[in-house]
Amino acid sequence: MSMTKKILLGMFAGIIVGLIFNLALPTEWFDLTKTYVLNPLGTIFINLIKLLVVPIVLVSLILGAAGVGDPKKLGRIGMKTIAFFLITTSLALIIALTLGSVIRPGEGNFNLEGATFEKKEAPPVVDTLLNIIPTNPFQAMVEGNMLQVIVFAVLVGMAIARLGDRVKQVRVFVEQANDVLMYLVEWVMKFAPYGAFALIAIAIGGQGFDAIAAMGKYMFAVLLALFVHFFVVYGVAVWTLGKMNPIAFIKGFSPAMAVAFSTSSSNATLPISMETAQKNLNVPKSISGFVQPLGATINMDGTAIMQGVATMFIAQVYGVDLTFSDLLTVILTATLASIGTAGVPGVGLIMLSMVLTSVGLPVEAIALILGVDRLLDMTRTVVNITGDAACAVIIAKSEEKYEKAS
Ligand code: DAS
Repeated sequence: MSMTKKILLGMFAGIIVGLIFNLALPTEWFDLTKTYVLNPLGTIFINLIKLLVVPIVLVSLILGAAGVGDPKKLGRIGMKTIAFFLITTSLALIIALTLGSVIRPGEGNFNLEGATFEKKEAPPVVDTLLNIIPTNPFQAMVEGNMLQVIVFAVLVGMAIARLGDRVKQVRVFVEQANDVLMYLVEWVMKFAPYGAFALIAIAIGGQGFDAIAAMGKYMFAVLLALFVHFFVVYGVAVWTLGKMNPIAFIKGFSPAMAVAFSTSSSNATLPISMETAQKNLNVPKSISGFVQPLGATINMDGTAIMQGVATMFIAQVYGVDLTFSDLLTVILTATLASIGTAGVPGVGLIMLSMVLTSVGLPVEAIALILGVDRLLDMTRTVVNITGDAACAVIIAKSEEKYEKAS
């Protein structure tokens, strides 16, 4: 049985067990099972993959930058990558705002008394962009500051490319380190079906179905926007620009999608996203190692979609008519907000408070969507990492003509 099938089996078992706990068993039983079985399984799995994130990003980006070699080519790939990210995130927001204003999920009676949401500031974008140059690369790795790790790795990779045979041993060491890390990813993946089972059972078992009923229209609007963006925007982009059959793309990338759905974390899924793109989608290491870590940090189309629909939903609940310029502000702040934060569970809500503030909407209204956010987080994280993989496939295709020419 393929790894994808094993993970999907684990997820399915998790859904069944979660539903049984939620609908048929006393809460105490769920709490006990969650404490002694599900949390340990889920935590072991998430920690095992998080363990590999920083070393894999560092090593693969050093190889990526060294493999790309000349700064001109690196600049070309970088510009194409950023352009793809900005265009797809803007499209995601346009889809979300359009569906939010057509479906109008915020119309109906929502009781807001006692609604509180502790506002956590997402780092201002300017500060984030200013401090992406690390003062201490080891501190950046310890803190998991992915943008700083990326910058350091690209600089080291470029130096290796420029120094050529003078640092041959260094390059061989980094290549062998990458092989060791990729082996560890495959080893951790053996644990994925059990980790997926536990994480899904926790998410479903702990989900209040009354919250889902009250927020049905909101969830439908978010899921529909995610679905449209996933199949239409990425499907057309991979097909026309990446010259790859969209179904083959989805099937090939499905192991990473399953892990993203289970963990709700782009960062934690990154080692598997990269291994899956390199092995199943034939994306060269040099491009996968550059595009996907960058994307996991600054490209979150799924999150942008949630923020677009949530902003429309909250405006409707409060009877606020957003003007066209308000909508442009939402597109700008949601796009910029996603640059500053890495892909970890729930980061979308932290950034949402920034977007709401930008158009004068009350942040405490986020309490309304909190109850169903975990299920939506799982789905939008899949869209987040799939956008990065689509970009890697398209960049790889666009670079082929330069490979042939050289
Ligand atoms: N869970 C985040 C991620 O890892 C997305 C979000 O919170 O919106 O991409």
